[in-house]
This record gives sequence, structure tokens and C-alpha cells, in this order.
Amino acid sequence: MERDGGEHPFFAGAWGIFGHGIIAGVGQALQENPDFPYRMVRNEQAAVHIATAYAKARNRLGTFACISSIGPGATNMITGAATATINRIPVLLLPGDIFARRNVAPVLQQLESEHSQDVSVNDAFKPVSRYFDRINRPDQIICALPEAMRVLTSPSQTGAVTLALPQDVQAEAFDYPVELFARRVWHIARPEPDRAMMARAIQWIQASRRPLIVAGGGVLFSEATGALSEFAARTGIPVGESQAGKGSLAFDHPQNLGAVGVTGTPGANIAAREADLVIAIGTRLSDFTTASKTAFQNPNVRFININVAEFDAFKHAALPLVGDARAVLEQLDAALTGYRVGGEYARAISRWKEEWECETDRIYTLRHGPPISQGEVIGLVNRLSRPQDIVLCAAGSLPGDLHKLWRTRQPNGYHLEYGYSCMGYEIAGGIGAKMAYPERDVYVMVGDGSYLMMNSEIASSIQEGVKLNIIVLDNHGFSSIGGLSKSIGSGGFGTSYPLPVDFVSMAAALGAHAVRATTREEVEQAIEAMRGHDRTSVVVVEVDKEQRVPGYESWWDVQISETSSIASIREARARYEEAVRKERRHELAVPEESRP
Ligand SMILES: Cc1ncc(C[n+]2csc(CCOP(=O)(O)OP(=O)(O)O)c2C)c(N)n1
Ligand SMILES: [Mg+2]
Repeated sequence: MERDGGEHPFFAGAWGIFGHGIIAGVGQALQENPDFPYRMVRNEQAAVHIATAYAKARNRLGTFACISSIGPGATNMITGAATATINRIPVLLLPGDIFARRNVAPVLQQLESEHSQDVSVNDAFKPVSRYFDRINRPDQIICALPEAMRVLTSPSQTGAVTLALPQDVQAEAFDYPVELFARRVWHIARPEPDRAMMARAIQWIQASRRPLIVAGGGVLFSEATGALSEFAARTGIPVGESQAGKGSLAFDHPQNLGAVGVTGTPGANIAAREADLVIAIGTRLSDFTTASKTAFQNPNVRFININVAEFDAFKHAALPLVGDARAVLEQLDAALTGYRVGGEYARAISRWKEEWECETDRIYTLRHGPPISQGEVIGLVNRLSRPQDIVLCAAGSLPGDLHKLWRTRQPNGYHLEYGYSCMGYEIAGGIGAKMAYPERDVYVMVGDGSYLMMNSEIASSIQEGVKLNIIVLDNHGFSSIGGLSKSIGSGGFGTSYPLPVDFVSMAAALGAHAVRATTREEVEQAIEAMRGHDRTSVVVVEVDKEQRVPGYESWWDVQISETSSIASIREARARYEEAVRKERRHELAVPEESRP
């Protein structure tokens, strides 16, 4: 693989779990080729999360292959495949499959079907893969591999690539042409946008009085953070960051208004509400970023979407600049030398930034409890980690709090999987991020619910000597969904558990260094000490789930039933009907002639 002249191997090895359908063939190949290292996980889903996190941290310039047995080993990877595909991250999945020769069917773990023999559980990979193939003859691999590599290395097409491998075919001998084994370099392009669209985009920006940039994950993937920093500084255009885009700018960049959308800062959300032009860069414009299409309320708002994927570039009836984020930003910067936002807007941007820093400091130093507040723990981890270190998270109430509060200092220092928000990503993901950046410390922040779902990968981290700092925020249940349930009038039904789980003993039993910390001082000492530990270290902190970080100037559309026997649900529905009216149909362009 090569981009901007630097060549690197695309695969760093393989993760997986052996079983029938993979021990011969692929298993034997890994055994005979130790230069392609194979590592074992505890759950195949985790193998895919490791590969995903590694690829995300490496800006999609590398990944792992993930292997599994047939049946449950394979289907365990499907959640991981969806996570990778939704986040547009390359992973190569090699599940074993049933016999192509069929005569011994049904084999152990085979899904039988009376209407077709051409069905296996691996068909469930199809909707969650960007490329799927089943290799029923050995020579098919000659055609499949180039397609797999094209998709994996394509900035606009990438996601999970699945090659299902029937167990008998894997073990067949075949005379492949030697060219198949020749070194091949896959160039990752930086496509340039259409000239006419570019000229119009420049006019739109020049005509704009309240422009706002929404920075998504594509800014990081394209390594456009430097270009964005210069463009924003020179034009004064403020930047709001999506979850995937957070860290596009350092938190203290004068134009960085921080998180935008449902979990956004007041400044970014007010700027979004009033913006007459939104320049969306490398973002899917998900509901969390657009506040379920309520974020942009200026009746004349229009969008310029800079995206390498045509699909995303056309969202919101935008002027599409289909191309690489860095290439497009450099062109815009050169063409807009005379442009700068007005003084009043510039002053508002500075004021919003100052106010937000005060609010963050307030939450960082609440001195609540014990139990301490989650915002304070975030503040302590932020202060005690180094600028180059990485915070990693995926689901629960932490992503929203981190999106608002985390002060990102270096690109890729903020690693959130929030496309699928997949509980269980955290610890496995930490392994992938740490392997991508061995010299940076990785702080995995994880709720008790997610931790209970997939803490088993602590064993893999110990086994591979991939050291993680894991902070478990224990609020005895699902604070996020509990809060959501209350907001829809359901009172938190089914979201907390009185079960006292001894997380410290659990982590220690898997081989980690583990302590409990209760007071602010204890939490501070325990987090500080983590860096000195020679293996994965776990700090368990009880947090007060009632001490929440508030929302600011935003809304999220979660459906509420039209009818219920519970009065609080009926009341919540009435509030919902009011709020949902703010949703806009951005897919319908504002006609040019109705513009002022
Ligand atoms: C695999 C999976 N199942 C269910 C959900 C829905 N969900 C989102 S957050 C959450 C609770 C997470 O609990 P915890 O990790 O303790 O975090 P908290 O909400 O308490 O901050 C649930 C059930 C999910 N995102 N992923
Ligand atoms: Mg919890």
C-alpha cells in the first residue's frame, strides 16, 4: 500500500479463533508463514474490533485479517463487520464455510435449507460487507483477491471485505500462476474535485456571512488536519467536530468550537443553527451530527460537502466536491486568499470558546460525591494523560460526555467508535489502537455494561503484551439508556441492576493489575500510577449516574409511542410532537430564486 509516496504492508497479521473449517487451509498457511503473525482472541467479534480500531487509528492505511471457524465463529464476526462497514473502515474477514462438495452435509453447525444448497450462515455477511465472495473453486481466488484489495484500499468504497472459504476448497492443491505472488503496491489516491463545482463552491463561500465547517472522520483519514488548521485560521471559519472527526483540530485552535450535534457544545450548536453555509468535510451527516436534521435552522442554509465518497457528497442536496479532503482544502485555501469572516462573527467565536472552556473546567472540578461524577473522571484522565495519548470508547453515556468534554491535543488522540456504538468494542479496540501506536498510551474508558459484555479481551492484551489503561466507570447499569428511557416517560425500566459485581477481582483474575478508587484523590493517584504498570492496568471507579453532563442547544429523535396507559409516556409524546417539527428536509434544495 502506498499514499503520498510512503509504502507500507497493508496487513499487520491475523487475529482469530480456530475451529473446524479453518484449521487446515488458512490455519496451516498461518502455521507455515510465521512472518504473517497470527494472534488469538477470546471472541471472534473482538478480532474484527481489533482490526477496525487498528485501521481507524492508522487512518485506514493498514488493517488485520480476521479468521474464524464455520458457523458460530463466523457469525460472531458479523457484529464486527457491521461496525467496520458503518464506520467505513477496512477489515478482511475470512470465515470458514461448509463443504463445497456437499456430500457429507449437514455438517456440524451447518444451516440447512430445503429450498437451496447454496446457503450458509455466511450469507448473513452480505449486507454488512462492502465486498463478499464465496470461494467455491481454488482458481476463483485469482479473481477475488484483486477485488478484495481494490475495495479495502478504496477511500470511498472501503469497509468489511468477506471471503467465505469452504473448508474442502481451502485444503485443495492448485497450480497458481507465479504472478499471483508477485509484490503489488496498491496506491491510495487523493482524487481532485470537479473544476466547475469548485468554482461555484468558491463563490458560495465568498458570499457567505455565517459559514461553519463540520469536520468528520474523513479529515483524519485523509491526514488533512494540518490543511484544515491553516484554512480555518486564515479564513476564520469555525469548525464543529463530529464524533469521528473530533481531534481534526487541537481543542485550543482558535476556530475549534468543539463537538457539534446532539452531544455538541453550545457554541458549535448555535453556529450550526444560524449558519448560512455548512461546509461538511468527510462526514456521513449522521443523526448525531445533524441533531436529527434540526441542527441547521437558517431557512437559507446550503451545504458544500467535501467527500471522497459521492454518496456522502450528495447528501443534504449539497454542492458536491467529490474528492480527497486534503486536496480539496488546499485548493480552497489557495482560491480564497482574500476571504475572512466578519468581525462580529469572529468575536462570537472567541466568546463561545472562552465560555466553553469555563464550562469544561466547571465539570472537570465539580468535586461531587463520592460517588464522583463521570465528568470529573474524564477531566482527570485528560489531565493525567500526555498530549500524544489516546482515549478510546464506544457506547453508553461516556461517548456523549467525551465528545463534549475531552480536550484533544493531537490527531487520533480521540478514538470513538460511534457509527455503530457497539458495546464490546472498547477493550478489543484498545488493543488495535495500541498496536497502531505502540509509543502512545491508550486509555480505554468503558461503562460497567460494556465491560461486562466483553472484558475477556483483557486476556488477549496480557497474552500479547499489548498494554492498556482501562478505566471502568461503574454506575450499576445502563445510565445512558436509563436516561433515555426516562426522557421518553418509561422511567428507566429494565436498565439498572442491583448486582454487586467485583470488577477488581474479575480484572485481576484475567491477569491485569487492578484497583478500586473512590475519592477524587484516590482516582487521581490510581490513574497517575497506571502509566508505570508493566501490563494492562484497570481502575474501577464508582460514578454517580444521576450527576450527568447536560445537553446543550440540541435534540435527538428517538421515537415515542403515540399511545400508552402510562401518563408520563403520553406527556413525553406531546413534547416529542412539538420538537419533531423542527426537523428539516435538507434533501430538498432551497431554490436559488428564493434566496435573498
Ligand atoms: C451491543 C450493544 N447492545 C446494546 C446497545 C444499546 N446500549 C447503548 S448504551 C447501553 C448501556 C451501556 O451501559 P454502560 O456501559 O454501563 O454505560 P452507561 O450507559 O452506564 O454509561 C446499551 C444497552 C449497544 N449500543 N450495543
Ligand atoms: Mg453503566
